[in-house]
Amino acid sequence: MRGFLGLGSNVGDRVANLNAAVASLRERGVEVLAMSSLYETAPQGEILDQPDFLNAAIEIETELEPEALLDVCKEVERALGREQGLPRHSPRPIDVDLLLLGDIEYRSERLTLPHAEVTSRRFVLEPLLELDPDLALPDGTALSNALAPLMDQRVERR
Ligand code: PH2
Ligand code: MG
Ligand code: MG
Repeated sequence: MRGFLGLGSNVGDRVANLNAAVASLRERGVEVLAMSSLYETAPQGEILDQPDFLNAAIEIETELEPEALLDVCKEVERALGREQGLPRHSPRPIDVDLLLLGDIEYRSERLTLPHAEVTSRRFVLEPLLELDPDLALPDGTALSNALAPLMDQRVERR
């Protein structure tokens, strides 16, 4: 199944952290088909007073079910030195978010698919549309339609 993950880092060597996440996903059997450009982005969400993020999206191929893929994402975060249990939206060396997985719509305590940030965060949407400008939600809504209202969020392609 084709899927998309969002990567983010705002602590340490951000470029190295993003590349290490890709390598670590591959080591765990997740096929990484493509990586977007890197984007310098202003912090969004509950903690705005923290360093800029470097964000990217990757396209993957996997047979893992959503919860198992989430487990792999969490393992990668731990392997790259991310502390667990910090307040939501704290600075982090690496964040690996499951954004889209085929046409799956799924909700559990740990995971919502598609990820809510796909249509509300420019730092997620812009790298996704770079990878596939025709990307759509499982209900068929074109993602390119979601970008216009988000343009006040600072995102610079590097
Ligand atoms: N991740 C967050 C909170 N805020 N802001 C930007 N620009 N990029 C992120 O990856 C990000 C964020 C929580 O995961
Ligand atoms: Mg995140
Ligand atoms: Mg996350």
